[in-house]
Amino acid sequence: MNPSRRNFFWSSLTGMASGLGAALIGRQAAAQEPASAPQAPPASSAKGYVPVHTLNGVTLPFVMRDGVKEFHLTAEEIDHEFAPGMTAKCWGYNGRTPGPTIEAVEGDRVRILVTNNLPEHTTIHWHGLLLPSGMDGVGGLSQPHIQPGETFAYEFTLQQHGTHMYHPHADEMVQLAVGMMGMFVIHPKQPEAKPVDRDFVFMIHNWAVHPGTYRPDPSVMQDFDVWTFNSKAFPAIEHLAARTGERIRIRMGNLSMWNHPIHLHGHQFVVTGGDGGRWPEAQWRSDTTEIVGVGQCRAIEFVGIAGDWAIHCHMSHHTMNAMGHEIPNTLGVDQSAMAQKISALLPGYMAMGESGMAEHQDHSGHMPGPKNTLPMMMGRGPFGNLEMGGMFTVVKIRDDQATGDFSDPGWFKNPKGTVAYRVAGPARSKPAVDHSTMDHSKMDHSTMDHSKMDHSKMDHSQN
Ligand SMILES: [Cu+2]
Repeated sequence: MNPSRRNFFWSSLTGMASGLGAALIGRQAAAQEPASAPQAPPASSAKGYVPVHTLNGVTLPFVMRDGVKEFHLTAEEIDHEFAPGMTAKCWGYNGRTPGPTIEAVEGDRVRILVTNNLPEHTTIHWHGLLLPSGMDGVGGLSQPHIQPGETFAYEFTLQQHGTHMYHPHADEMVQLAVGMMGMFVIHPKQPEAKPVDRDFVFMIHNWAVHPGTYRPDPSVMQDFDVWTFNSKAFPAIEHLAARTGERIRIRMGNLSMWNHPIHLHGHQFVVTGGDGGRWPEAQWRSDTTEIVGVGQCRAIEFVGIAGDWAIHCHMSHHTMNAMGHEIPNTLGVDQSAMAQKISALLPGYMAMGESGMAEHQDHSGHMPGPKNTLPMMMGRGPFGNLEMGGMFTVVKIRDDQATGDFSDPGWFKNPKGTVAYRVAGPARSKPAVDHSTMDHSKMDHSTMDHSKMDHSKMDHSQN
């Protein structure tokens, strides 16, 4: 079978998972990440700003040379892990995608050295920045391309503040599709009148890494397989930890092929800016979902309320991992007769999707899917499966989170009487196999004798 997303018969064939699926919980996955240790703040020419914290990422260090902040980016191929169980050959900067966040201050003069270790030429465009035309990084228009093995210098003075990006402007369709991008945050020279206590930043992206493959496919326009915040898919996306009452800013940049409505639970935020800097306060507007358009940056700010609050793209397919499209709709379809026939040919076959797709997460742990492919739904919370993937993570706000501490505080301890509860309905009958307490990671189905499966509960009458 051609393992493409379109014809992969994901929902109703047995293949579901990479084997890591349901056993993974968000916290563990996050803990496996190299610690995003608090970055040493740049030696700032401004006082009183909080350095940004890049989700699952780092800030690019610099050296001062003759009063110029000198940064160095190396474009190269890397092995990137989207979440445990899935890696791909991507292109990025300094060993990662997205590249390190460049952080500086309005008025700084910066020199950015770019070394090209890719197999083809590249450039870097400084997206949204005001600079001399010849520093704008459009290959063939503003400069000669940077050939493999060459190092170029970009040098300009930062005349603005805001949330910006950098990316190639050479073979752009390919180089963006394989992960070449980064954020460029410029703090205002004067301290902000309404300062923030925490400043998060991440990039929004989509990837066509078809099930069973190891390289993003640049030819895909809409039907992507992996949806990421800072090149990580849930549950590997770092949680956003903060303290109750803190003013929190989240900066987002989008170089994907879709506009993404990013929704935050439990708060009303204000949209305070983007590439155009921090807008005057009269232009701020309240919302709970903000579309971050392709090529746009958006910054939202809010005062933290204690709890575990989801933040995610609201396109529901963008909070899934690999899944099939253009497949028959199984909702409401009694598949028992067909399942019986297929079981004869394919021992262990399970029909799924009649009453919904939530069961996929439970089965993903023990039903082998294509290699190097994340289950469609992943992640467990304190109350069960989250049935999410892709562009989803959790803002964790706690009364006792220390200032500047970005470590995961664990799940929220809800005050007594503040959790939704059952008032009516039959006691849930336990399924014959209680998957909720099974440790799927320890199961080895390859040696199971499926002939011993209990067929007595199956309806053979239609055979
Ligand atoms: Cu989206």
